[in-house]
Amino acid sequence: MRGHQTDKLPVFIIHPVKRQTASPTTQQRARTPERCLDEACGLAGAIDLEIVKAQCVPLATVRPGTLFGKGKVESLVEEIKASHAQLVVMDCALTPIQQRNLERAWDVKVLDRTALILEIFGDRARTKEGRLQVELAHLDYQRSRLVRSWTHLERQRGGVGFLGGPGETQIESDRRILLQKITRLKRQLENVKRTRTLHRSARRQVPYPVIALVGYTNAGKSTLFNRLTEADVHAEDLLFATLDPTMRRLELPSGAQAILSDTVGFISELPTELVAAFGATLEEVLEADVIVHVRDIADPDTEAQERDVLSILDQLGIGAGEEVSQERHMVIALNKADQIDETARLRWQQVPDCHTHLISALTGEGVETLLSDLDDLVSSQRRTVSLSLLQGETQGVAMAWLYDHGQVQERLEDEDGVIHLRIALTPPDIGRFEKRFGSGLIKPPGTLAQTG
Ligand SMILES: Nc1nc2c(ncn2[C@@H]2O[C@H](COP(=O)(O)OP(=O)(O)O)[C@@H](O)[C@H]2O)c(=O)[nH]1
Ligand SMILES: [Mg+2]
Repeated sequence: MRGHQTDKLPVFIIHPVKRQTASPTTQQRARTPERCLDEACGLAGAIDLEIVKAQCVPLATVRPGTLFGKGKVESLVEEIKASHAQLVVMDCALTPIQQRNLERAWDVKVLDRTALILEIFGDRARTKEGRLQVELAHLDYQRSRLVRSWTHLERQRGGVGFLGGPGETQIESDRRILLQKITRLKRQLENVKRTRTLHRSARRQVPYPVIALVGYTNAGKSTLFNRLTEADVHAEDLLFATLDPTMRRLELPSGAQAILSDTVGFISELPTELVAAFGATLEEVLEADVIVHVRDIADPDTEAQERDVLSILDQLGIGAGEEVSQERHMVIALNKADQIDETARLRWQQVPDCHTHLISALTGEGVETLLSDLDDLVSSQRRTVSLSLLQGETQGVAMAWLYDHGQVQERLEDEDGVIHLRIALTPPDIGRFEKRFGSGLIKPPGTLAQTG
């Protein structure tokens, strides 16, 4: 749940660093512990958590009970207390037993990586399908943990039958209830999916083009989002106040209006059981007119990340080869240009595509060029909208203006002299029209109002 800025929960993030066990045959990605920690911080920042401390902690051998050894657990108590954190995020997988023991030892709530990601997805999923998808992933997570503690108990008891009592029955019935819930959810999900296309068109509530930022966690999406929208004086508009905080109005240089949408980042080594739920958080991307792929080119892993992003977009059906009803554009923002050296800069600048921009969301370099590219892409496409013009002195002028600038598809005049139009206009013209004749006139295309 999104609280007030001041309500942020203080969190302590720990990335346990295991000793390298990589075999030479497996081509593992060289991700340094610091990068992993950065990513975990990026994830925590995606929901209302205030990071009070974040550190890598060496992990010599994994203890089944507490993950870390006794000494480490104890020395961390002091650090956690001093930081006033109310939550510890362990950037790894924890067994239920480890989680419970650490919570006891540290006297704070402990989440593991999967649970943190589930929190974020739950926070971001907007549609019914998205929420069901995330709930399903959550139940699956719970179930796997129940099963694990069950086998653990079984092993502990060494197969002695007479101890079989409330413990086992409880777990058995918990399991059954979970399974029932999962089956029910899956059925609901199927139903929702069947009517998905319907929902999607109904979601086009706003007559503006949508620009979605995608990319890995920490690529700089939110920084770019803020930079692009910070100067916007319309941010408090009623229409946008009702939208999600991850969507904001963006006024482009030509005067065209667009909606900029920030998304949950791609996550490296996303637990496989969360892939479907992740897709659910990307729904707005399916609706986007322009997708801006934000890449962190200062990350040594940037190429592999790019491949991941493109392949997931493909799986979502918004890859390059997809047939889409409306033309969709892909713009690439090569971010963190301030962090690369001259040689790398020269190399990146040779990318021939005119929709690829070397930028720094932090310093603002290249952002203007990016904006005008977005402007061109968005402005060249006419959008069908509907509007009604009341009888009065401006009606004639407005009509003349509209016939001049747009393509009228349908016209209807009711007995009160109100003229209802369905018309295709470019976004800059929508902006101009609203400035001149009043805002709130332009509506999403629907059936033309029949007054009675
Ligand atoms: N040096 C540099 N750092 C950046 C730039 N853009 C973002 N960052 C930093 O990268 C980190 C992640 O940025 P954020 O916008 O939260 O990434 P997101 O996870 O994609 O939303 C933050 O510490 C930003 O300050 C940039 O252009 N240059
Ligand atoms: Mg972000």
